[in-house]
Amino acid sequence: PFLIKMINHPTFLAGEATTRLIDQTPSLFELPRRRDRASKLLAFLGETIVNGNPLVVGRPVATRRLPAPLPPLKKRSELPGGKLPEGTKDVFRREGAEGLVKWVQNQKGLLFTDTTMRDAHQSLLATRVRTYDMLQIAPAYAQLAPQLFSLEMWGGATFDTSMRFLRESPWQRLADLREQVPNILTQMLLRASNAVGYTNYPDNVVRLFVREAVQAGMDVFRVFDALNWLENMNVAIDAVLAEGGICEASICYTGDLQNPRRTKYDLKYYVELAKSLEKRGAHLLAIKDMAGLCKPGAAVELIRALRSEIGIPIHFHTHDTAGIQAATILAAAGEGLQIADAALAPLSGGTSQVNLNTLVEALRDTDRESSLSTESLTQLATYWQAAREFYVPFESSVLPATGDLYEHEMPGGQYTNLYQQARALGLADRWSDVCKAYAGVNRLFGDIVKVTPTSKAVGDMALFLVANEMSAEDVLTADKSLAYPASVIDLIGGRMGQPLGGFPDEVIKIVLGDQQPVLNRPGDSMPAADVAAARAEVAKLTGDAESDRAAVTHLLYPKVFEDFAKHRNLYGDVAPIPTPNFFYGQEPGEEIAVDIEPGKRLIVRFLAVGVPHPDGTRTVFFELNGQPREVSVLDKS
Ligand code: 3PY
Ligand code: ZN
Repeated sequence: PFLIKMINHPTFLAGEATTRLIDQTPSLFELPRRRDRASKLLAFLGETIVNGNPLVVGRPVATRRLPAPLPPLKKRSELPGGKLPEGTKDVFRREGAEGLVKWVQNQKGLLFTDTTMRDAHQSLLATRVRTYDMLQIAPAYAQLAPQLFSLEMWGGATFDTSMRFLRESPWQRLADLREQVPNILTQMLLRASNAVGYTNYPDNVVRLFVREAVQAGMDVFRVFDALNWLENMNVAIDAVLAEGGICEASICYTGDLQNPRRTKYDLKYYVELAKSLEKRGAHLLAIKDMAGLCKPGAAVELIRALRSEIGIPIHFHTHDTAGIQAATILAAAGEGLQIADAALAPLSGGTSQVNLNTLVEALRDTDRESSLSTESLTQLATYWQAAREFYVPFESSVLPATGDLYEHEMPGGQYTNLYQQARALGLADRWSDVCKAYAGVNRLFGDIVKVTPTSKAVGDMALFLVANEMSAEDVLTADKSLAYPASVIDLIGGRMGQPLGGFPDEVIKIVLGDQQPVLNRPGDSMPAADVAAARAEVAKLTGDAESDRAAVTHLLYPKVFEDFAKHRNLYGDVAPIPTPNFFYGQEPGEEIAVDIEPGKRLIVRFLAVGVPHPDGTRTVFFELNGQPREVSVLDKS
């Protein structure tokens, strides 16, 4: 095995192998101690069969085991010209970002981004949808829905969640989807200086992350700052432009343009922000209505003003928490909006995006008619309806919004999440108090933009208040020694940036005590991260060659990455395991196929579990490609 590993090593293949390769690559020698991939796979399945996957233990059980039905597709050779239909990625490849922008400007119909693989499951299924279920349907998107503007399938909470819970690599997800859908633009959500995390990172980490993302196949970067603080967006915007990505800079929508009693965020505020982003070089402007607050009339005002004041196309994002956001999208379409976000029917509605299937029908036979096909979208929806059944353990309670949505302004992605947190604290029945506290905290903090990570701080504070039987106003007269949540100290301490008008002085004094807030851009005073050290560190953790990709992942999420690497070392790549088996193992006699790499398929049949041995282990009996195999698993029950 050493020799095989040696001759497959990239340095050896590059013809540069010397004894230095052996000296510098200790992992070559680790092989005899490390299990081969098939053994790791069996170890994972055995562990799951005996002890269950901790991810689903104690949660409602998904009973679906049958694969979700896939639409019939043509072989490449049967497609006209032997090629996939042309999509936006082809336009981008051929004409660059500027050419793509012109192309968008020339479309008569409303274009759509499908958010099913990112925001929709982030909002409805706790971000738990696995790469496996995305890859099954990906080729169908390439053939059936090439008219989509983009596929939002990365960023936001998917980056850490994929490693933390699903034990799979976000980078592999991006690369694999890119390969399966070569004709449609990929899109991600980038939290500017917070990257894909919850706090500001050093500038060199943000730059390195963007470079790696472009190289792994990301096209459109939706860049937003959680306080709409332009100064904090520049590093990310410049990095996207420098690396050749498509820069979609965002303004986050909050408040209510039509409400004469809410004047802090008015039309002029949004138009000025948009103009600055255009000037900075953004290719597209996103209106990010993360809480679904933008009413139809407000959208008309906003899109009309922006269309006359800026030249770049506008992409509208909203959440259907209120149940009326289709009306807003249609009103915006009437004002010349170019692109809207929507999700396939089975993952739409509620805190997710508006229903793509029916929006397309609503526009049928109008001058903004989309070129997406009804029948194709139905086929994609049929798949997702079945695929959602795998994720029963992560279905959140249905929480219909009432009129107080416009009072608390909670983002769609946070709504169900905060409810779960409240429930875990025994505060489920106090949900309406939590919502009121959330609104009170917002007022206390000076009426700020609330979206990851500032929304998390406001939510943490709301739970803190309800748990302590306090109102937001009580904070102003509270005991100075109260230990506020770390996220609140971060926010009020300026480490997430500055809101319009700053935080109120009395709140700064109470929350920070003697500490001084950071008032300038946090990135200005953060030392650059030591990337070389991170590269060496991760190579040690993983036994793989040094890479910037692993290094930046570790710099963003050290603990998450370390746990993920440990899991990998023990069990290998678990992403290719079908979802029911990943969550629940196998049933006796069940046979599954696992493609551990292109062309390398393992057939695993689970036979039985033996009785416990005196040391508490059990033997799990399998057949691997027809040959008997056993693994020993400690029974933790
Ligand atoms: C995220 O940052 O993950 C969001 O979806 C914000 O809306
Ligand atoms: Zn969103």
